[in-house]
Amino acid sequence: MKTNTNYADIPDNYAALDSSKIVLIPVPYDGTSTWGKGANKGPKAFLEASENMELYDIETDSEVYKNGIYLADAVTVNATPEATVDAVHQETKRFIKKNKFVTIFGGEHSISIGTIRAFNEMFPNLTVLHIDAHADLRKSYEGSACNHACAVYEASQNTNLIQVGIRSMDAKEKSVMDLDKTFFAHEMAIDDTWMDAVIDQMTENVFITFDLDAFDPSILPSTGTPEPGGLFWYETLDFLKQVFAEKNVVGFDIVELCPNNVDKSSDFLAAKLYYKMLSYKFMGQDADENYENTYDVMYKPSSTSSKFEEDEY
Ligand SMILES: [Mn+2]
Repeated sequence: MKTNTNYADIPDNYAALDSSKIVLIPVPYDGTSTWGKGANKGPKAFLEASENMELYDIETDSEVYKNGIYLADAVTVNATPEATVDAVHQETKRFIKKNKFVTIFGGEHSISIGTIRAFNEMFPNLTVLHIDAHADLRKSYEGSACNHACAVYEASQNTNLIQVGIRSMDAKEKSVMDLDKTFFAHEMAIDDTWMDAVIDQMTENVFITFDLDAFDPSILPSTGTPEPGGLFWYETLDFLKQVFAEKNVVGFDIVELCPNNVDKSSDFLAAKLYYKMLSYKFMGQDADENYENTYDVMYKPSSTSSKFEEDEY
């Protein structure tokens, strides 16, 4: 895929690595999807839609691209699921160490095993906010622990995992799931206090992994495993805006765009969601201000599997 042009066709002076606060890593990977194929085409469709998007955000009265957005080379390692996860992990970590706000666009959800692992190694006491229709808590699936159905199993063991929008899972996943930190779609539909309840469960450092199938298929049909009863646009933005305002969001990934030739609105929704999340992150900050991504140079992650300590927040 082409990654030699700038993100959203922004001018060169806002797209160079050195001066950019934001890095975007595309991961066109679809090695383990089991139903609708084509998430490997997600980043290209997302980037094309981004080129046709207005870069002024009305709500935040900002042009977040002026903080600089560097479009990294795509991660294309796909020999095995494990090799892909490893490559994503290394590449994500490399840019975190450059003090960038690192964002990743997939690809199917197994790539998030690598992104979460990188952020968890760089930021203490990490909350992983998992927005998805599916629980993705299987320890392994079809012979691999790096399958999309296992996307947040590792995070469930060594981060403060919070799951939002869930409406599809296997009964066996109940043994791994923390019900206090799980927000099911059927409950969210009838209880408008869920946003505050989710934020109450968070530590200060938050990484967001956003599976686009969390959205209702009526507004985002182009995804591999659509499920009825999902999130709508403005409630999602309202929630994300609060999370960015109240917590230190250290990075995010967006996965599972599965484009087709008929429906372009999903591609555009994904483009707009990405840009909105950046707009919320840098809202109220001067584009000329220095940026510190707050990663802890001295931080040494524990080698034990459960480094997250409940009483630290
Ligand atoms: Mn999903």
